[in-house]
Amino acid sequence: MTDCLFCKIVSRDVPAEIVREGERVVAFRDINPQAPTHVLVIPKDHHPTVAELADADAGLLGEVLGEAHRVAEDEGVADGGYRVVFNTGAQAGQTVFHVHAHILGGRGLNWPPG
Ligand code: IU
Repeated sequence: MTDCLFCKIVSRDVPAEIVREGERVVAFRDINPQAPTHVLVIPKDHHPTVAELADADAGLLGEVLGEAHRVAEDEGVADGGYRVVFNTGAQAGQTVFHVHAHILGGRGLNWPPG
């Protein structure tokens, strides 16, 4: 999708600090980190939300989740605990409509979230 920021990160038209890359997924550091570890995992294919990804390609959603855990291991937060968040829709705070998993860790995380 030509006007999608995260598609442009995938194509390297927009810079990002990429920490992992597979055939179908990319992980990069969030530009505005909310925790010591804050990485976004995205599919390379454009799907606006996790709901649409689940309907279109459940296997790819599984790859995103597997990559999320590998990021947590790489970042050293897997044992201490980390959070995987898909903000879905504007009311939940989604601002970029290319599905992304937030991987947050490295500090205590409150529940319920705001
Ligand atoms: P959200 O769930 O759609 O609100 O998350 C979008 C995230 O994308 C948010 O945490 C931003 O800081 C992040 N981000 C980024 O990492 N690089 C960018 O160029 C832009 C947003 I714009």
